[in-house]
Amino acid sequence: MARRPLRVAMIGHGFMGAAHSQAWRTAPRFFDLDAEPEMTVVVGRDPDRTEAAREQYGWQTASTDWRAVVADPDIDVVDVVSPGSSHVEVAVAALRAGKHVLCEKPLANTVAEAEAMVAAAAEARQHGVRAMVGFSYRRVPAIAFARQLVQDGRIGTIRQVRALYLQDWLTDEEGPMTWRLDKSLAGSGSLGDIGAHAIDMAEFVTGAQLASVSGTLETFVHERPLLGEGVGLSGTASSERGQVTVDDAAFFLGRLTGGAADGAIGTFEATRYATGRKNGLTLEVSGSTGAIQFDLESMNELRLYESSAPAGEQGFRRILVTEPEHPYMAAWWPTGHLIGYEHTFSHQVKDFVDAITAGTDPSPSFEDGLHVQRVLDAVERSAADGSSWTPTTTGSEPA
Ligand code: SOE
Repeated sequence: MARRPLRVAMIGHGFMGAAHSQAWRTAPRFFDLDAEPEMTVVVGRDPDRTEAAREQYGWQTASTDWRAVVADPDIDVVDVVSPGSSHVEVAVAALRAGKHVLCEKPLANTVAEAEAMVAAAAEARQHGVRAMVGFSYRRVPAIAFARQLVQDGRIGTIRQVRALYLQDWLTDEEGPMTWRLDKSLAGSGSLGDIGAHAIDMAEFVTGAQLASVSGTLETFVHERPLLGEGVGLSGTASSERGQVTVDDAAFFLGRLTGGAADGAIGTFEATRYATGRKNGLTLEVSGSTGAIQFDLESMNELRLYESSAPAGEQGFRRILVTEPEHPYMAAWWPTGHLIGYEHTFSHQVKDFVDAITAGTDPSPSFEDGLHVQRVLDAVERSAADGSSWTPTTTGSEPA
């Protein structure tokens, strides 16, 4: 039976545009969806670059007029993959036009913007319009499986959580400015770009929420060459220089409430200066009867420690999360044949389309995105007052 079309407009076409395009193309081929996504139009600012993206990523048409696209009655879904400074305007307009919206993380650049998006999503929900924020790592099978293990009580009461997102693409001090280093476009630096992932992943796996934080933000390199040719993370440097207006690294402690981690303490780090770590999103959850360990750079594996093992046989057990029983994996390859970063975006499209066709609210919702935005804001407020630092000497000690 012919499935009803879902005509998709993607706003933006950088790194996330490439990942989302792959997902819109691939998800309907590997998952039995009740609607057929159609890659109708890709939108960008520059006509030549947008046309090149259309051709490369397989969109039917290209446009530089996002307002006209969002208002087009023939569009059903708007996928926002442009920088954070554009999220609120585009998503609110799309929701008011009755379009289902998938918006990249973090939801917005400020709490106020995120609140406006939540209000628009709540209004649109009354008319069956759905909204989801793109925390794609929830859809790594090993992470979805880790959540199941925690919910099944396999590691007991959670006392501590460690969520680190370690990258090193800014280690070169002469690396060029990109939009991710401009507060007016990105909202924040490592904190919002990758710290948001660490926050959402820790809360998703434990079922708890961060209630209070104490943090520090650091900018190690304050000016960089402006971007010359090329875009995104791989741009080349020009001779002019610009100011870095965001954090290079974020460190914070958090108190968790609710779920199996009620009362637990979390340690969080998000940095682009962890030399040698390319995309090192790691999570370790320590419970009263066990623990789990995950590393995105080995994303098909989960390590489980269970105190119930005989005394001489205890240790972290490596689970290869590629069995058909594991989340999402039945759609792909036989056991042991690994999947990659891009598959999480196909899982995201599957869950988003399933929610649309079932008439249910997708997760994570814009409300979930607003909560993460509030955590990011709390870390920035905590860092701003500097009270988390205590000198190790009082100045009266003998030399
Ligand atoms: C850059 O830090 C980045 O592309 C993030 O923006 C993405 O959200 C993350 O998945 C990979 O790294």
